Amino acid sequence: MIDPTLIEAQNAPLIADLQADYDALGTRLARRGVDIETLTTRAASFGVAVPSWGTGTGGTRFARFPGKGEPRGIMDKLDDCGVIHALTAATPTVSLHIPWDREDPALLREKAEEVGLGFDAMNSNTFQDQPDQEHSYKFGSLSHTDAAVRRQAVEHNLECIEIGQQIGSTALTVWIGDGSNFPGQTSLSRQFDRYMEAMGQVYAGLPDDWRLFSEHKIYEPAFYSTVVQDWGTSLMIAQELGPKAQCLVDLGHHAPNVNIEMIVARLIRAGKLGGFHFNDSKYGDDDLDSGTIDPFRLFLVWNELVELEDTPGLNLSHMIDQSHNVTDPIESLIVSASEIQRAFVQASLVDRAALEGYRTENDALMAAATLRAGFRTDVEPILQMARLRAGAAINPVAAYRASGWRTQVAESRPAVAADGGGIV
Ligand SMILES: [Mn+2]
Repeated sequence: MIDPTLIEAQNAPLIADLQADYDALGTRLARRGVDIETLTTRAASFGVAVPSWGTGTGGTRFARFPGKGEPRGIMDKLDDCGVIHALTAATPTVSLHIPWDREDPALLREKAEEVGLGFDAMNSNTFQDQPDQEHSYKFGSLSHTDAAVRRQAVEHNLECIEIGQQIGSTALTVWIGDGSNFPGQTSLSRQFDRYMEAMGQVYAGLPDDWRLFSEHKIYEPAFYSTVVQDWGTSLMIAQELGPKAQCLVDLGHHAPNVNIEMIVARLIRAGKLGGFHFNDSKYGDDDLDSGTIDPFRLFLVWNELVELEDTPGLNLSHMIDQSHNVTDPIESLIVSASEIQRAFVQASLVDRAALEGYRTENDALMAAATLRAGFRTDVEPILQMARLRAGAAINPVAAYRASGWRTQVAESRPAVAADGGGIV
């Protein structure tokens, strides 16, 4: 793991500058009636889960270019996730994917404790076939025309719950690749009926303290129609299944220009927002690191979350879900965790009383300016100070590079044909 003394040594020469920047920002914020310490405490309370599969190179439909020292299995992935949390203090949990991460639950718990992590939502996989599998998912899983295939997919989801229960998870995220590639290939209505019936069986297997997250995606791998294509269908699913079912919003799973922050507000109002998969996209999927294309949209999503954070019963599960093709996945996950945390802090410093006043007066220009003032504020010293105080790195990527982690594990992890690429 990362030696704490290395982090200290990396931080030492940066502390004086950080303190000066922090004090200066504190003075500026005080002028606006904002207490920097309150923001730093909020930043320190932030946590986002890392997807186990994110520690490997994802690739595209065309190719995957694995890097050196890629994790060989879930134990290596947990080591990498431990490194990310040690350096950022912002990723305390890991989200597992079955079957990619299938392992003895006792060993999983032991390893998680060793690297200082907990487990977030479980993720099932009925979008690809496994070698030992009886029925193929080529033409669908939970919505397949064949009842035997649907049964197999239901049983897989129930197994994910069972494994999750043994490692302290309390949620199952279901994303399926089901849909169709040709108009006429499937009955759009009956395919959804079949999906609902199968999901009802998964829902019936949920323990009392568990939640079921429905994740929608507009297209791919099905190119013409997707069974759970948008938030409307996802909301319908969550409402029909029952109180333990909620919607999960993956930022990349929408058509370009869709107003995602509005979806967030609607789902919160319906009591059906369960969580997020954070990432960014230029065109239409969840390929890119958080904050790389449109940090303002990320801020606007967080603005809704902060504005509505006192909504009774709101309990969100935040996770990163992105594909890494040209970077060291650990570095991308470090940067993304920090960008998501940044948007959260920026949204937290918006003058909500002033904003509400301008809204009431229909002063559109000043309302927009008040909101933008949060986005324009450079909160980097707050993020750095939160990390320093938590024993993490002021500059996590620099500390990671100085640690030589990748070179070190490249020796102990010979290249294998990795099973866990891809993006969901
Ligand atoms: Mn996702």
